[in-house]
Amino acid sequence: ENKKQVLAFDFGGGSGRAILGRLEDGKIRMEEVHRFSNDPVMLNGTMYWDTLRHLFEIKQGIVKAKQKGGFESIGIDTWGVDFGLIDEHGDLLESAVHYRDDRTVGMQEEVFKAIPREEVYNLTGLQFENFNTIFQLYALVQKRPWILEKADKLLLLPDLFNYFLTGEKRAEYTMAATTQLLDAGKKEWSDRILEALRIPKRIFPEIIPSGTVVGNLKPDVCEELGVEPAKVIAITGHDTQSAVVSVPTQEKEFIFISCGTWSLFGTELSGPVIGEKSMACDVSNEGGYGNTTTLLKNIIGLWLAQESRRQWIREGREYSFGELEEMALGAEPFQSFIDPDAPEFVPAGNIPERIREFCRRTGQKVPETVGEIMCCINQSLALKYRYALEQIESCTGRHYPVIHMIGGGIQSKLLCRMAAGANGRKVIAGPVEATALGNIAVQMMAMGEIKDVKEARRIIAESETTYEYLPQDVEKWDAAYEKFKTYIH
Ligand code: LRH
Repeated sequence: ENKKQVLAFDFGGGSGRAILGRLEDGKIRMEEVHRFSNDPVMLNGTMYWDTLRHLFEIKQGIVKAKQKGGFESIGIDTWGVDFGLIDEHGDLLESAVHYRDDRTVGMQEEVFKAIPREEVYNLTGLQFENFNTIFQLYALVQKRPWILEKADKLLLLPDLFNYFLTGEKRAEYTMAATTQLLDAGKKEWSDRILEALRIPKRIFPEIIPSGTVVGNLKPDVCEELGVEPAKVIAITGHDTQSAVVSVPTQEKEFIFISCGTWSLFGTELSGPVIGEKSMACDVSNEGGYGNTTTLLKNIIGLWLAQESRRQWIREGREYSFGELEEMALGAEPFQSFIDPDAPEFVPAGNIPERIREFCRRTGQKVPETVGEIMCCINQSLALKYRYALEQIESCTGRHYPVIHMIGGGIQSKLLCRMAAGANGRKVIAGPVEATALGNIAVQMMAMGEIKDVKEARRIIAESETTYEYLPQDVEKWDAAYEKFKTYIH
């Protein structure tokens, strides 16, 4: 029997995948058909993404998916904030710049000279991060204005790929919501911010809700790849929001940590909570599927482990993530702590050395071995989760007894166990493939095969195994938390 299949592309900071999904016996079945590494490229001092390579890999995925039974629709998600610029002829002006590029250093201060910080927060409800699109664009206004003059449209990455495939230029809502240029209440581009920063309004496409069909694969793409004109659906293009769709719960109020390169700690609400408290906590009101708001904190996440691993490879020592976890287990816990979100940890480079420097500066025991560094990273992340939990609970006035951990990062049992201990809450871990499942589910909702998010979450809960971690060593974690808090800036 020929089951209906959908094709999900999930781009992450380190790699991307193409996954076929179908409904079978009330469960979502997935098959990975293509995987590729995603590597930043330095050129003349700028850190770029390889945008044309991304399109090449999408085409590879399409061809392989065709060989595995074909598909009715395509949905693409990526990390937030990054974009490509298209000129009036429809051509890409340059490869997308990586959000870790240093063009945004100092840009927050520059922006706040043109429009007060409080006003930006009150309009957008977003956590301030150097890499937000607002600061990337203001760097262009100040340093490379001619490129904005040449630009006809700005397309966030999933929208850019949708455009490459269909020729249609749209702005899907969840990605638009990561820019810090969106009026969170009106769900429209903020004229006030664009005018204050002299960013041309004409480059912003019409905003469409997640789950909108953007168009069909263009004839030239179909011909090149030998495929039928499948539908391209603007799913929840922001990976975090695709992941939120797949939290395996029927509860209305739940808390989750989406664990990948970043850790996104949050909860789903029916609308934004923007006020003094949320601004003091610097929490994001991010747009989610179906007009929901996810109130969340961006935490640096497993980037610290990924980038440390790359440093050790540069030094000639290659360890798998499994080996790194083993070594962390061998180290004495609760010895040294960092604030994982200290600004020096964001750029690529020698993370282990920066961690040692942080500990030296704060008068702590300096982690020397690989295991000590890994232990420090994991316990500091787990404690930063607790810090975020307290902030979110104070903003919503609710208590969440269970934490859902989802995404690739939960393959680290150590992190899940530490998260349960540090928070003193039960952790339910799963699904690992949260983002791909959410991407697939949103396509199926758009095609009418799944009724709504509630049904999607029930199906996903039935499709996937989850694991429970109960809090242990709670007194030790409580003591560690008191110490940890003194290192947060
Ligand atoms: C996670 C994520 C996060 C931030 C960051 C740039 O992958 O999308 O929500 O926006 O990437």
